[in-house]
Amino acid sequence: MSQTIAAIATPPAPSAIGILRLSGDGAIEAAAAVFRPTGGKSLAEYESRRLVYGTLLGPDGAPIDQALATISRAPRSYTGEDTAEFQCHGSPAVLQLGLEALFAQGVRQAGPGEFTRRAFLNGKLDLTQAEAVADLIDAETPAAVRQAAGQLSGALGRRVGAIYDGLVDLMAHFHAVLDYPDEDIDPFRADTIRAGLEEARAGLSALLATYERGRYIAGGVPCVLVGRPNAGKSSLLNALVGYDRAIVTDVPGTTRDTVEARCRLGGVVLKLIDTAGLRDTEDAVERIGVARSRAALEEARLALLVVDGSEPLTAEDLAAMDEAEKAPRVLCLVNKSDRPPAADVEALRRRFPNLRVVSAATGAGLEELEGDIASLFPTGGAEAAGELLTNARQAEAARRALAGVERAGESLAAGITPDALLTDVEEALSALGELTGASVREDVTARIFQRFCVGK
Ligand SMILES: Nc1nc2c(ncn2[C@@H]2O[C@H](COP(=O)(O)OP(=O)(O)OP(=O)(O)O)[C@@H](O)[C@H]2O)c(=O)[nH]1
Ligand SMILES: [Mg+2]
Repeated sequence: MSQTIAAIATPPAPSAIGILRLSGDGAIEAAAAVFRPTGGKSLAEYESRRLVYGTLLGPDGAPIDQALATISRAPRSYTGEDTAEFQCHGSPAVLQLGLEALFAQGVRQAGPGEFTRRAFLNGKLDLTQAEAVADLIDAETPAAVRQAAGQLSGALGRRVGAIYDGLVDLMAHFHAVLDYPDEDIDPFRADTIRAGLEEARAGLSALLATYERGRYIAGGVPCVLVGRPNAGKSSLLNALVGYDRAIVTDVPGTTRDTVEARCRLGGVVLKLIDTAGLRDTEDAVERIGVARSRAALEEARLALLVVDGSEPLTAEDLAAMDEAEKAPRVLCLVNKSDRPPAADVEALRRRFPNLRVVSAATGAGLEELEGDIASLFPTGGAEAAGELLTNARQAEAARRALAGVERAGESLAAGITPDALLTDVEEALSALGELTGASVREDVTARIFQRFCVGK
């Protein structure tokens, strides 16, 4: 028995169409109670996935909309349960009344992600696919869409599944040898196991190597603007996002708190963080700001080092350079190119070869930044979209799996008996099982009987 849940699936704003959806054992019955098809018969009598035109009724039974309804019977639905969906006119009031009418039928409000959670629990999606649903909804770039769509179609799950299956084969063989010594089974061979472990190790290393790219494709690039006060960091942030997000003045020390904004550049989303100009200061507020700037740098994947090109370099510029270099990548922007140059650009270029001369005031040089970002954070690559690790949960599980496989390989090389390896391989399997949401024990047992016919 599953409780029937309902939710408004579209944003709470007037729009052309608004969607109400339901899932659970009583979904079709509840939907039929609040909808009168123009054809006369009950919605519950219609076949699955048929679009039915009719009148949606409010909590008091009065018509509230002319709408389209569709039902999908279990198990052929998104959640794997009986489901129903109404396409109404997109008035938040209509949708709210429709929802209340459903509540009057004993349906309850769905929690966040509950439809997808049910889909996962009913085996419609693995965990990576469930995560892809959220990633797809949040996708802001074509590359993010391609990655999420590929993952939703199961690409990452299949890639992990192939490694998992290889290890399960090894395990099944171990178990068969250990648990059923009397059966006529090939004794394990160390070189077969070594090869199996090596294959898994290589597969997991390659998978982990995708994380760097997968992460910025799906989640964007944390990017900090660093530089001495008045270099033009806030002006550049505003120029990049296209509106006056941060306060700009000619007073050094204008920005104190960190200011965040997003912009799309070179095929990725830059999560820009404007910071207080780095300098030693007596001002208590500004000091906190400088500390926050340093903290932001630790999280950053890219530092945009901003230098005022219209003035000679100062000690504060040099200090900012050292700070910027703490980020994994640095792009130096020599700002204020609309003014007569005074900074030693050639000296700068020796330290930051991929330097760009720009002007936040005129926009000069900013278009070229697009290409710089694209080459620092390429979105294409050898891996097919959808096969990359994109979040910390996945990467952590993959790292644990790799560690288990590596330990097993070391034990084997050290001549430890095969059953001692089992624990390590099992740990790798359970980590991979967590990644995709599969269960380990059942799979292992199933394989033993399926492949070795031991139990007959
Ligand atoms: N001519 C010219 N002036 C600029 C340019 N960019 C910024 N400025 C000016 O430089 C001054 C400082 O700019 P901000 O953007 O506030 O500098 P900041 O680096 O954020 O400074 P703090 O917040 O104090 O660390 C302002 O007067 C801006 O108008 C530019 O490209 N050309
Ligand atoms: Mg500023």
